[in-house]
Formats: sequence, structure tokens, C-alpha cells
Amino acid sequence: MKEENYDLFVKILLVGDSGAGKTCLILRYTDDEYNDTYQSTIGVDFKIKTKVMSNSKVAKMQLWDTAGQERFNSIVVSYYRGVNGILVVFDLTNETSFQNTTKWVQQIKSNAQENTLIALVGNKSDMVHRRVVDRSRAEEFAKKLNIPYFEASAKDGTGVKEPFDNMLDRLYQAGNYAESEFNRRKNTAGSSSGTVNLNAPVNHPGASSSGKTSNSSSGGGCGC
Ligand SMILES: Nc1nc2c(ncn2[C@@H]2O[C@H](COP(=O)(O)OP(=O)(O)OP(=O)(O)O)[C@@H](O)[C@H]2O)c(=O)[nH]1
Ligand SMILES: [Mg+2]
Repeated sequence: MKEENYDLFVKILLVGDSGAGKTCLILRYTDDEYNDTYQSTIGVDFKIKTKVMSNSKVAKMQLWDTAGQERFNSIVVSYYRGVNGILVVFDLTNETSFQNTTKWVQQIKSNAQENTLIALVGNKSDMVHRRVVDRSRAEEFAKKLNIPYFEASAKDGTGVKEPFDNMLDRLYQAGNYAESEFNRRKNTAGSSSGTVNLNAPVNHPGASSSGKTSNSSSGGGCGC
């Protein structure tokens, strides 16, 4: 896709314990695919999704997939400042992964920009019998933090679109996105007062314009 073929651009990062299902959620959302073979993410990776919003605006979403393993944490933390929104993912069948969401949120609050939007996602809702985190407990925790809570299953696809789409809508409402260069030039040329350019894209030092740090660009490397 050419740069000018979209109206807004957002960067959304997924964090959470290793094995929570971050890679699988992204793969389900972008390609509607799922793979049971667990391949832990090394460092940071991304995929792109283009979406036409209900207001007909075309959004280009850069979805950053991070490694949950502790040894990659300093790399992950270095990405917090350059993104518009962050989904904190935990595994509904793993109590520790839920407990650790407190740590993830604290890390975001200490390192991300103040206007970064956050949401909480409980994944693996298909594993009804192995579930250990009640919806009410997770909802209560999210309410305390004043962030939305979603449940999803990357495996059967239930509830996967909602956290991503809701994040996009909230970012749009908050004006927390970048415009395409094309729109920016067009708007500036067409208006003597100029257009307010909210949140110009922040290029992470480690990411080229095709935006890659570890694996291949939109498509490759999403080990799920
Ligand atoms: N039953 C079920 N299993 C899932 C679901 N999502 C992911 N899994 C499984 O959980 C394992 C881990 O999923 P990943 O998406 O690789 O986890 P991750 O959060 O990316 O892990 P790291 O890359 O190590 O941080 C894989 O074996 C998946 O098959 C789900 O919704 N339901
Ligand atoms: Mg992963």
C-alpha cells in the first residue's frame, strides 16, 4: 500500500507474559489465522493491518508484537514511548500472567507517553474448563485502572477484533494518531490556517520505515 492511501496511522503495542497469546492474537486479527505450535517471539516484530473505519477513514495500524520473556524486557521497554496504544495481554488459564499485568501496567506508566491509551485483554477464553481468572476479577482490576477490559480467543477468533478496533476508535477520538504525509501536505496546502498535525509518527530508532527489528515485515515472523 502506498503511504498516501490511508488517512491515519497508529502504532499499537502488545505486551504481557510469555505464552499469553500476543502473537496469536495479532495473527488472528491481521490474517485470520491460528497456529497451535508455540514459537516464542524473539525481541520485537510487527504486522500491518489496514482498516476502513465506520466514518470511512482509512487507518493503517502498525501492530507491534513483543517478547514476553524477561530477557527481552529492556528492548520491549524501549518501544513504549513510540506507540499510541498498548494492549496488555494475559492468559485466562494462568493466574501468574494475570498477576503480572500489574507489573506491565506499572512499566507502561513509567515509560510510555502520558497520552498512551491502554486496554487489558484476557486471552484463551475457549479454554473454559482450565480458566482460573473470573471475568469479574479482571473487570474490577481494569475498572480500578480506568481502562477497558476484553476477553478473546485467538484460537476460535471470538472477541479478537474488539480490543484492536476499540483501541483504534479511542485513538481516533483522542486525536492520538499520525496523518499520512499525503494528507498532511494536502491539508496544509489547502488551508491558510494549516491543519493541526496531531502526534507526528514517532520512528523508533530500531525500526526502519518498513519497521522491522527482528523478523520480516508485515507477514513474516509471527511465530504463533
Ligand atoms: N487454547 C488457546 N491457546 C492459545 C490461544 N492463543 C494462544 N494460544 C496458545 O498459547 C501459546 C502461546 O501463544 P503465543 O501467541 O505464541 O504467545 P506470546 O504471548 O506471543 O508469547 P511470547 O512470544 O513468548 O511472549 C501457543 O502454543 C498458542 O497455540 C487461545 O486463544 N486459546
Ligand atoms: Mg509471541
